[in-house]
Amino acid sequence: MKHLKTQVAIIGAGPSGLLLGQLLAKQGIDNIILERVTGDYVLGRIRAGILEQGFVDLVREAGVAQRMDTEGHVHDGFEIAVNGESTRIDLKQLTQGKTVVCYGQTEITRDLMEAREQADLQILYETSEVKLNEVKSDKPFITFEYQGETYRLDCDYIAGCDGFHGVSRKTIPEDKRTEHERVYPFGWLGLLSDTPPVSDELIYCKSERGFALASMRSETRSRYYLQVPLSDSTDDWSDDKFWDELKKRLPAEAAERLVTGPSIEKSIAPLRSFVCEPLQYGRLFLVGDAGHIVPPTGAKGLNLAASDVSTLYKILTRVYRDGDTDCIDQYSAIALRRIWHGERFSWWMSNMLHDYGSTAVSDMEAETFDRFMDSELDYYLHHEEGQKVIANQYVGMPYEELR
Ligand code: FAS
Ligand code: PHB
Repeated sequence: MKHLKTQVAIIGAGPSGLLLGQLLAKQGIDNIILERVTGDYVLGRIRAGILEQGFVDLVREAGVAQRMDTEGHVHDGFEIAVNGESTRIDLKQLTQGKTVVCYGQTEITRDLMEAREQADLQILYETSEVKLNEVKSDKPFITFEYQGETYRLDCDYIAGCDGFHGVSRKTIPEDKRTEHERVYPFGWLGLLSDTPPVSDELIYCKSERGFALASMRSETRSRYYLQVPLSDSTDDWSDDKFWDELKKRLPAEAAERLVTGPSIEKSIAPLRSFVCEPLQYGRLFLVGDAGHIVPPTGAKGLNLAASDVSTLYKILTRVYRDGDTDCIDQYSAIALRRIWHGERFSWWMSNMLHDYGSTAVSDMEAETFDRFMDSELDYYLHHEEGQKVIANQYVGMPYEELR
């Protein structure tokens, strides 16, 4: 068995693990990242596109913001279209100046990977059999397989940044964790194309035929989504079928402007609301999707991962810089307060914008539920106080400081 030692062991090289590793390294806190797949595989996942200001500030603090600041686009607002009638949510005006940045998760991940490599910081790709040991002790360690050898990694703390299907959350005994879950009766079919976006800002569409979202990655690369039944697969959706359906769900003037082209990526993501409580167990901390999942309707997934990273980064900096270990117990409560705000907003936006068809929702028929949601959306879109609620949640609730 080969032995390694570090201060903070990070499991997962998604945005959570990479951003945390970069921030800790800037404070001189030694860390090693273990990743199950290759770097190219991680980069091949097409996911989020909207960054809250808190995330942007964190990437700048990590010293990895150069490309984001030049290629990312500041968005002052977005549209919500209901059966073709558009309402613009003026983020900047409604939140006294706050905005979001449109810059793909893939690009952020690429920037963080390159920064880690340039700093010669350790990241082991294609590890397997990762097992967390003695996380309740003050000397936890991880065992894993790498390049045909068995390793033991001794550390002070473990950051479980290994996503929803990772090993970290399951390390917390079932009787010590509570899992809250809502699985939605539909999925999102996403398509990426090298075509100019249909609009300068995002358009969230509610239509009789179901939800659609027009987003982007640059002036020449678009990202679109359609609500589809969970029984669908990408084989059911040719590019032509996708474009035809998107046109039927977009507002008419946007549909006329739509430039179609070959898909460079197509995938279906299930929608789920999920929270694990607590987010820490001994010296193990769950970060990002390892601890929580939101339907992407509120653009919160990646942004909640960032606020977890921010809180854990502040705690570990205090531990190693000031020798203050009392603050460790604050992580879960602080992270969960902001997570639940993101969960509620994402659940609420999903309920208002999707068509539940014949799927009964809680104790009422879907049609009745849809009518309630239509009325709720109508009120929020056509009253400034309602638009302010949407705007303040969309730009993101403030990050909470440690006590
Ligand atoms: P990630 O899942 O990104 O990364 C976890 C990493 O851990 C992975 O690289 C994985 O390979 C690795 N890992 C897992 N098990 C391991 C093990 N045992 N050992 C070592 N490594 C292990 N959010 C939005 O805001 N907008 C969106 O539109 C959006 N779309 C999404 C679409 C899909 C299909 C998915 C799954 C998520 C989407 N999200 C979206 C949410 C997404 O962006 C996440 O919030 C974000 O990836 C969270 O980052 P991480 O916490 O790093 O988790
Ligand atoms: C995206 O661009 O992928 C995106 C943007 C906003 C969302 C979801 C996805 O709410």
